[in-house]
Amino acid sequence: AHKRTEVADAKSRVSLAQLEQAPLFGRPTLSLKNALTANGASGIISEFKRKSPSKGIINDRVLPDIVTQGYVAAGANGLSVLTDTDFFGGTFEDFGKARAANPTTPMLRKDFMIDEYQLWEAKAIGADVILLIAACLTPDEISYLGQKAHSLGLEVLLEVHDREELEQSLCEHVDMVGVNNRNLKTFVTSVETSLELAQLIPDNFVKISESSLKDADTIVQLRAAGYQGFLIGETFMKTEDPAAALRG
Ligand code: IGP
Repeated sequence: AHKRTEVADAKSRVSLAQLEQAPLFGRPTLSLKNALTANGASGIISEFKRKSPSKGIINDRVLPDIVTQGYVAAGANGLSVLTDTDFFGGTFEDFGKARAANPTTPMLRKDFMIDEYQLWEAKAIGADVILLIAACLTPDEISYLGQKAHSLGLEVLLEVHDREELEQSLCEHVDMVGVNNRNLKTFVTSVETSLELAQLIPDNFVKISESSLKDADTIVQLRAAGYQGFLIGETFMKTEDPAAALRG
């Protein structure tokens, strides 16, 4: 759990009781797991991402409500919106606009979750799913945060990028396993990562392949390997009209 203090200090904090007063806090959450496994689901989770450490500015001209609404109209089953500001230029405002524009679509708060305060924040901004990144957390932290997330009605996506992380981190408080094709340390991407880890993920977890997905052939290949979710950011975001890019 590196970067704990920097991240924790980055945003001002109110009490958990105050977060519980937020208008969206008591909102019933939507299940991404159900959306991805429904008959005929596309499995596409499209991401609103302004910039990234690996690519710099990807797109700072489009609006979160317009883009995400377009994604959903084009067939996305879920949305991911970055709320990390330092590395990805995301904000709660972006998330809130996307939430308001898409009241019936499951939404992932994309951020580096390291403590339970952020789970309360996620609930307060209207998120349905949170991300726990194995590379940033100990197995005990994953289990603890996963359990807390469930107690709030949030679903849990565990992100791994190798076999060791998968074997150490998987626990009962996880709903979906996301295999990140991008190595967070080197930024090198390879879909082989998803293909290699697929058989190692038990079938009670919905499998999601994350990052560097660019074409339909790859999705077909991943689906055959057992994936039901496909998290796609850059391929859409780098275009003038991300939703049109998904409509293809
Ligand atoms: C999307 P891409 O290559 O399609 O833009 O990737 C998503 O997988 C990526 O943004 C991501 C990410 C993360 C971002 C995966 N895991 C953790 C921030 C934090």
